[in-house]
Amino acid sequence: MKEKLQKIQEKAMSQIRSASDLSMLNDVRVSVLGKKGELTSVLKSMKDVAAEERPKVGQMVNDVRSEIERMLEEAKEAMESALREAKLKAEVLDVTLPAKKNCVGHRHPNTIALEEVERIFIGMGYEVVEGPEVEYLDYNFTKLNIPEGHPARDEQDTFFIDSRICLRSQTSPVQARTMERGKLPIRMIAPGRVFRSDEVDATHSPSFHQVEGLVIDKNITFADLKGTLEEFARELFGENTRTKFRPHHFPFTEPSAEVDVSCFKCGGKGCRFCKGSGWIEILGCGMVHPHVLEMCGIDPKEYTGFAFGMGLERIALLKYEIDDMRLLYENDTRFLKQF
Ligand code: 2NM
Repeated sequence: MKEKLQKIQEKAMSQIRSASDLSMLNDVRVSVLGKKGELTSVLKSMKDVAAEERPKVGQMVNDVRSEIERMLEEAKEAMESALREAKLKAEVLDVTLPAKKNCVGHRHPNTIALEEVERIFIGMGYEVVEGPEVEYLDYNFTKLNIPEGHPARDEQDTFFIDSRICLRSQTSPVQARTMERGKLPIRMIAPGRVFRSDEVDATHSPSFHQVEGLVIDKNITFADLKGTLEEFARELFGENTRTKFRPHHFPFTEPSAEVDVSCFKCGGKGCRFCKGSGWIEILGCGMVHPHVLEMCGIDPKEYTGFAFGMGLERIALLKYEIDDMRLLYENDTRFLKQF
């Protein structure tokens, strides 16, 4: 009997030693101490032991039982503590590490430039008006004095949707729509995206932004146009900025002009920035062609007006001294966060 008990104990010990996880330990407990366990069956066979031997054998069984229980408990604790250690190691958190920097958003240079232009014209009493980016050829061309067959329809490399509709190549259709509404006088700017089938380079993109302006009232003259744009240039580029109006041609205005501002880098002496000329071209303008007024339902004998247009990206590139328009479209945060 004693031998049998010793064998059970030894076998249990070796099983406990080789157990590699808690469930294997539990299997050992069940196979030895469980209802059908080896030790339990020894206890059940006590009735075959001689009466005078029973206390002694009983004591032996109990000793083996408590020894095995002690070893199981010991092994279990060792395993649990190893598990705890491993978990702590895996979840280690270095609270002395520097925190991740919060990335703060920035307004895009285009947006900053647009808000600046809007601020200036709103200050002069202008309204900001928006319109569709997909336009009827009628508004994009015809009502702006660019009839079918006019070279400007092809010159501008328009994206056509079908024979009646295109992606607007300028924001002037918004001005045409505003004139047609018939509420006079008009003082408005129309900012927005325009489309031209251009190759991408440092100064061109198939999609860019324009701000166009329009004033219609009785007795509006070229002097009003000059005064307005001179004031605009001074507000945008500094109070010492001078302007130069060069004769030009646009189908929708007559007379027309292009406007240069004195270089705000060198003050007009000539530098790398203005390519030595002292002047920088910023916009086109003119007196709204009587034919345009007529086609938009305004009587040119009663009303006159001026209009102007500028490329927003061009203003942003100049103002923030950016040398490549593509930087404005890549949205590289290393670039954007400088503004
Ligand atoms: C420019 C230059 C000159 C212009 C004309 C009109 C309208 F609709 F009133 F006829 N809107 N914008 C205009 C005039 C635009 O951009 C360089």
